[in-house]
Amino acid sequence: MKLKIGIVCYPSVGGSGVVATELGKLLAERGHEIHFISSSIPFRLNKVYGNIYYHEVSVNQYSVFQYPPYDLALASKIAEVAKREKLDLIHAHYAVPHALCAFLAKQMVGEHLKIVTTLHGTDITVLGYDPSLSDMIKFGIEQSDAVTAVSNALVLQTYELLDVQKPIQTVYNFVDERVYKKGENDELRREYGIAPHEKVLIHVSNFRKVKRVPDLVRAFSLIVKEVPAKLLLVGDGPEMTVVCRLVNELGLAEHVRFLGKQENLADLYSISDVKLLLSEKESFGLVLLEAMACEVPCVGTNIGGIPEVIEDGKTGFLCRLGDVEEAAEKTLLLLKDEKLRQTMGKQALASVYEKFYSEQIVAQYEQIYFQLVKGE
Ligand code: U5P
Repeated sequence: MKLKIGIVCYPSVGGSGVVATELGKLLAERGHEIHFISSSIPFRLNKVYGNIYYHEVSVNQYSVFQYPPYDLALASKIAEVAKREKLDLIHAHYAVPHALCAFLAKQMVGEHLKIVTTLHGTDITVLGYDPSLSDMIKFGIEQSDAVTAVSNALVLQTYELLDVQKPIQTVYNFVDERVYKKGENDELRREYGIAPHEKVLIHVSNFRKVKRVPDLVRAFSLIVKEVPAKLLLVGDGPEMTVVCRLVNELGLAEHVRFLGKQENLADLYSISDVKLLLSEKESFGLVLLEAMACEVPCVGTNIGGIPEVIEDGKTGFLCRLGDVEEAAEKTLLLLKDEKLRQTMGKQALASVYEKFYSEQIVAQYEQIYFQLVKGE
């Protein structure tokens, strides 16, 4: 059975937009018709597909509105596209506002339009604590026909925080293994001024406070005392100024490369030895999986969904939040023992195929869709 699926997501850099876009592409490869409904074209939608359509939501600026009504424009666009294209279902990524907009559209279109909502994290971990929004998030979840979350940790947190009755199924994130795979790129190492004997650490994020990049820089300052190494900082965001200042204060400028926002991350993971993610909040940590697919073992904090992605002692190491010494120690174990590092890298790759294999994850979503549409 081929379905007509509307995908509603944030198009910008960030795990949820990336996963929603990759999911749309893989569903299209399986023959489904995909309609992205979003404020701008999803940034990973970088190729033309015959069965992928994009519908832009634009908000008109009327002087009567103090705030442009994006949510209403989105709901109205979902309803318009669902009616015209005869969509079977809407897959909303994020409960707020996307699931709520889909719910409103369903009221306009009719019961046959099913809603699948995927919780990615911040809608629960940030907005769920806001009493003025929590009842509405709960409503969005309960009005969806099926709900998934990207880790068991997020499922538990949602139950605890919002007291929802709806069953929530864990469907892990995935990467396209055809894109995220190890390659050789000695030239890139040279271009970044990395000497052959130096090790490479990498961090990729949106440089928000929750990512705790200063902890990572402090851990790195302990690491370079023992092993010659360079740190690649990829991405950009509000904490960048603080991070740059700290790098200079600690006398690390020579050892750190600020690469800004990048697109071809597989090339960067391929020249890296260890990936670091020391966040205080993380419902999954897609960047870990990307690195693992490129055979890079990860060191991450023991919080949120990270322990479901990194198997401690097998595909990488876990450390306590804020414990800079422990993060440095665990990283040094990998940097000082090339055999261990390579074994863990191979185990990380194996785990991508065992636990997070894209074919399997897409099939899991497909099964959820089929159940809803057949259950009509
Ligand atoms: N990302 C980029 N380029 C950057 C920074 C981040 O493509 O410069 C992507 C990561 O590769 C990942 C997502 O897919 O944004 C962030 O996911 P998460 O770690 O926030 O879940």
